[in-house]
Amino acid sequence: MTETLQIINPAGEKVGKAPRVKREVLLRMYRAMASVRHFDDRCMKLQRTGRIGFSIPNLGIEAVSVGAAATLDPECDWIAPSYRDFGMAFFHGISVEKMMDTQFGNGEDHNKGRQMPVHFTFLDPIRFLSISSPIGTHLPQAVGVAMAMQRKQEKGVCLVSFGDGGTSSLGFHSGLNFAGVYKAPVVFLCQNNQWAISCPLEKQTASESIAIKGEAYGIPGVRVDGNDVLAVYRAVRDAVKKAREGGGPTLIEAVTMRMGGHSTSDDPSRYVDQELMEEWKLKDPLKRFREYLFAEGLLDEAGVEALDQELSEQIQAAAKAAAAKPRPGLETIFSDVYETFPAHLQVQRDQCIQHFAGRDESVNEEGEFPL
Ligand SMILES: Cc1ncc(C[n+]2csc(CCOP(=O)(O)OP(=O)(O)O)c2C)c(N)n1
Ligand SMILES: [Mg+2]
Repeated sequence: MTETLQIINPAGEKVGKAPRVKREVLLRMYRAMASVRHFDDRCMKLQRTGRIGFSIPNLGIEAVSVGAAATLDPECDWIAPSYRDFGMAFFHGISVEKMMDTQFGNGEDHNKGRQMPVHFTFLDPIRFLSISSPIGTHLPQAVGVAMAMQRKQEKGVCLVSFGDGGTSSLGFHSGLNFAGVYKAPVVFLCQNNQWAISCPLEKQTASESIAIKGEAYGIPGVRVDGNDVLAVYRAVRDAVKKAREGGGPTLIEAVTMRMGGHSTSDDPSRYVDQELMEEWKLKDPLKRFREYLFAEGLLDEAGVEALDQELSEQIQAAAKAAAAKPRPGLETIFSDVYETFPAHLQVQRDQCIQHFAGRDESVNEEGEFPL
């Protein structure tokens, strides 16, 4: 069985060689992980009270997203995230306010309400490929991004993150195959959270690990403890360095556990063993990193409490503000497709806005989306 890299054990003790990371970056990583925890919790409540239509729990996988994203250079790198990667955005400075706008799909949402909640995309301060709902389709896209950078002789790397279920997709095969052949500067990060909705890992694959699948494509496979943010950081950092230097791709399997449902539409109590969940609660990634930072003298209880209070208030305020913002304008149905807007669509757009403005519907009549 492939070895599993671990640096901080579940008790928060250092058991491996820690990567050299500046104090401020470690604290930024902790803040991003704590932001995910609070944001996730708020989104579940917003969905349960009917304020937003949908969310995807990130509980338990905070270390994978943040540890991986922290290795990238916003100046030149790309991220092709999974829908369970709030942490990648938060680490790179996307505000909870911006992310809340996406959850609500309001007029200030970067996606203009065109994507489902959770399916964020941003270009600044780091480039995020828009999240694809169809499983596995973003792997070849990410390889394409990486190959384009390679051809232009840019030094960027693309990090692509996907689930254990994603490894059964055609995109996994074509993505890894192309990347292996062309030595594309891409890092494949599999969040092995043991479930693909209600399909357990043992029904997903008969391979001894996901990391070993890289061998078939001539790509080295690495396995890390996905609840150990420093282990993830170290493995991804090494893979990014190698890709940047022309050494080709790496497949990293981060072993973790989905601690919530698949989405807000799922009821995991119907198929997940509760005893197993209790065991995994003891491996919590946030608590583990906190204990490590305490031991290193970089954080204390008071600091944690103050941060929790700050994030909780900030995220509640962001939700309130996002709910109060106007919805995307009706004209956004027609925008952003053509560089030169065709005359026939101009007519249709004007008629559409006029039509809804003249109807007695419970919408703001200033060209808002009539839902
Ligand atoms: C091609 C395709 N088939 C099925 C689905 C329905 N679906 C959405 S999420 C999901 C499970 C994916 O599991 P995994 O890749 O392990 O990611 P996780 O949700 O565990 O993070 C499935 C089957 C889909 N979105 N796309
Ligand atoms: Mg999964």
